[in-house]
Amino acid sequence: MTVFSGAGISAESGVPTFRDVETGLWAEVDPYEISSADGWRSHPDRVWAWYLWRHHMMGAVAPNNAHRAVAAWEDYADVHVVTQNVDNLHERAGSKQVYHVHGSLFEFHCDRCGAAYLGEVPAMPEPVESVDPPRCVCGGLIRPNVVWFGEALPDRAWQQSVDAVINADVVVVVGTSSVVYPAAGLPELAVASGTPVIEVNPEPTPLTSTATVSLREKAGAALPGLLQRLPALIG
Ligand code: BJW
Ligand code: ZN
Repeated sequence: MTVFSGAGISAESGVPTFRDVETGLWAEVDPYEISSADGWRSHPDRVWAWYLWRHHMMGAVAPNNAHRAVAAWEDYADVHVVTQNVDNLHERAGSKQVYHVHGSLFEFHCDRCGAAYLGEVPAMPEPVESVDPPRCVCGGLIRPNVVWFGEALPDRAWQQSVDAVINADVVVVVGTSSVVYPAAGLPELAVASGTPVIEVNPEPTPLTSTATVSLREKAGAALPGLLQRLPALIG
């Protein structure tokens, strides 16, 4: 089984999604500015402040029933998790084979020499708009190990993800708006090769019309019983 997850799987843990209009983080900020390579180049202090806040917020939340269900499926199947999320909640729930196509917000590196940053992550007692990022010994700026708009996805995680989708007997797509590419192309690969694709999302997405089944349910409600429902859903 391959699970392809997006921000919606973590919503019930209290992590805001990106594009949900009322609660989404980007209701307040422009995603293309704050989450892009160009945004980092033009105002790293604002981008760093935003990611520092999200780093601490994500460290303070816990996996929910959906993450736990996916981890529990390993007792019955060879489960691969391809996630766009940077919150590490799949690992914290116990999933073993997790591929981070958009990186992790628990790792940092220098934007000039690429060295991993092993120093302390500054505290952030309350959200502020601007914080200067730490500097590397080479003078470069320390940035989160995430993939911004305009940047390539990590080669190894991408290849592992493509393999996981191509070799799956079933792909479960949960909590993603399916609009950010190339990640959104992964379920399309499964559809193209005739692999059953089950979408779990309270809202329709561009994937809905081509998915084998689309469940209009929240992840925390749908995933714990999904394995038992599989025969009825996909035969
Ligand atoms: C629930 C729920 C519940 C709520 N249960 N569900 C035109 C066409 C195609 C591509 C492009 C294009 N123009 C530009 C591009 C490329 C661009 C792109 O895709 N843009 C489109 C938006 C137009 N892509 C890129 O730039 C990528 N790189 C690239 O293409 O590189 C090329 C290159 C090659 C070689 C050299 C250089 C360059 C990179 C994309 C990186 C995306 N990064 C982000 C930020 C990561 C760090 C961070 O976390 O801050 O990734 S953006 C953001 O979107 C984040 C997410 O992972 C990603 C996807 O969002 P997701 O997870 O789907 O969240 P939402 O909020 O959108 O949806 C949540 C869903 O959950 C909703 O559907 C809800 O209904 C649902 N939900 N509660 C279940 N309880
Ligand atoms: Zn450096």
